[in-house]
Amino acid sequence: MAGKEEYPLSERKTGIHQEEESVGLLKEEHREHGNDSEDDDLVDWEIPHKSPPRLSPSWNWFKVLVIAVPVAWLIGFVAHTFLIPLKSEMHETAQLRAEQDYILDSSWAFGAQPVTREYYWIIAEHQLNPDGVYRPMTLINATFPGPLIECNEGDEIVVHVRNEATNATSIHWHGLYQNGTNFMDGTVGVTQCPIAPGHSFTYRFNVTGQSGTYWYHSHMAMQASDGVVGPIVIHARDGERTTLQKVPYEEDRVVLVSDHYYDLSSSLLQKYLEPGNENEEPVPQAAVINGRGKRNCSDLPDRNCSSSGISNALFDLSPKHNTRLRFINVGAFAEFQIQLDEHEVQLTEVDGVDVHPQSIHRLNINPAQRYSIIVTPPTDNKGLYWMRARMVTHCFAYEEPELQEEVRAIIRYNAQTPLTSPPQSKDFPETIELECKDLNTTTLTPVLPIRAPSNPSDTIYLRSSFQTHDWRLSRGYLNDSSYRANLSHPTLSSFTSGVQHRSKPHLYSLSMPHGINSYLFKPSTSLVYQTIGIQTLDILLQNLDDGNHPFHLHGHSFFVLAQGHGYPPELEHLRNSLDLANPLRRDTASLEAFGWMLIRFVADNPGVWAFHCHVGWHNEAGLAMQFLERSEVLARSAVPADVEALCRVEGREKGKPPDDEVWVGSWD
Ligand SMILES: [Cu+2]
Repeated sequence: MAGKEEYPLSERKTGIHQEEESVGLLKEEHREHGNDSEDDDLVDWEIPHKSPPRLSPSWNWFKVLVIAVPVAWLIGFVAHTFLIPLKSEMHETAQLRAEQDYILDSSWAFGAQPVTREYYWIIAEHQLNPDGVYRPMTLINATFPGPLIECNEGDEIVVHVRNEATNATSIHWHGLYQNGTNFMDGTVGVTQCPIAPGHSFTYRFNVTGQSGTYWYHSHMAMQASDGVVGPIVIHARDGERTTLQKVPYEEDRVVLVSDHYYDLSSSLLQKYLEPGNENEEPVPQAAVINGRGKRNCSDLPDRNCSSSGISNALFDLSPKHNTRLRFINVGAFAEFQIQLDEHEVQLTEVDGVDVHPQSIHRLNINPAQRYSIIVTPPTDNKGLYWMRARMVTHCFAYEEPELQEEVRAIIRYNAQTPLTSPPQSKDFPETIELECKDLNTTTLTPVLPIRAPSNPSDTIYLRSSFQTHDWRLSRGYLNDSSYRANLSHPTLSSFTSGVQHRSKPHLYSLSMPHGINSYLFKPSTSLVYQTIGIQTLDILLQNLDDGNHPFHLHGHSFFVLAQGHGYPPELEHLRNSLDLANPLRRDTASLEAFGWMLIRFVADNPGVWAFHCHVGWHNEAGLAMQFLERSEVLARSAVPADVEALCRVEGREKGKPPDDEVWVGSWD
């Protein structure tokens, strides 16, 4: 942001990245605390040793007891203290996350000294039936959705990822600035190579200069849609509940909403990218709230479905106090319209930015966006209410016979109320949303005001479209570029290593003030806009197709200056009409069908940052580009050895989307 301090990359702590602690670490832990060694101990102690002939049998038993009892107690103690927590974090059988896991700690120490928060994640495949229907999923520690990362601004986050899945993976920390740690952004093809199956990688970064609601997800092909998603909450150091949030609340919870497909994303992606398929995105069969939904199995005779133990998400809210609900759309495609029946709620946060409260009935949320609302218990409290999350089906490409467009959760104000009969609450009379576009944010103003800088150094005009070219392949384009991730040579390390090797085109590109770098990157598949020094950039996006595109810029929060339908006004005229005093800042904003949007950001964060549509299908079809920012700082830095090492591991491309070449020569 404008006020953000520069973090010179050349001075960052590279030592910690060389600890190389990731590979094999978990295996060691298992060996140390695992069942094998425990069993060995038991065997050693329980096999009766040869009886010394001088002792009577009863003395012998007494001796065994004297030794065995304390030893058994010791083993029990060790197992209870170390083994059981380890096992409960790493379930072998997949399960749904317990509802209380997404309730934020009521005794949280907001002012605590910065700490390191360390997590051990195993990514593996499982069968699970979140709404009744069994499907193959890729999960973190066998639980859906992923664990909550809750921290204070200033903390260090360390996540040891061990990939035990069939496909390669990577984790992106959506909305986090990663100032000085661009190589921890987790974006395959941009900042790292994927983590190959059977391998590990440790993400390590500081959370500075931001607070609020964020999330993480796999950034390898469409893997996020198979279950690799979870929430991040960063607490502000000062005044989170007094200054930043203007409506008081006592309780604080996370609510993930997501479209839900019954088939693996890899097979859906293959079909989506096939010749002749004109951007017909796969339509989800259902939706889930915090990983939960409820299908009637008799409606789905062709699916392996069991409703045993399946229920809607349940939110036990305080009947006395306000509750903050932090909504995150972690889905691949669908926009949601969310409501709590008969409740008027206050909207108070947009993508990590606290805003002055605004009353709403229904909340529209596009993929990757976050909104907090404050819920006040109704005065004439009925006890039970529906929370409804409807997918805006208007934007779906075809009729999906198995589709259930609405998922519900239960709001309960008295935990003693039995759930024997469903809530009787009423829907709002207003008509439901028919268009896919962002909630009107023009009246939302950030609590911490920042004036958008005037006079941008450049305006990047981007036409977003879907075009069909050779072999009837329909792909997403920004101008004439359709992005293809290079999983073996990510942009970041190819730039820094080129400069280190004094490659002429690399050095030459450092003399450009700003612009598309076509010396080093082929714009047809890798549109890279490069800057030197701190620049203010405008992006004027125009949508030439009928789809809605929630565009996300990594490593930044941008100013949403203007948006509309049809053609944008003439630029000079548009510029003169802007209100720069305190526009909304966010990291994901939607470009509506046949509409336009003007965003502005300060390119002050050294690194390579993806800018892409967060509809997973569109991103994989090529609707993405990159910003190579502060190239003079990057030129003096190197990518840590453990990040580089990922690019030498066999199997790193497993699970990548199909290359266009597979269809060359195909007439079907
Ligand atoms: Cu899109």
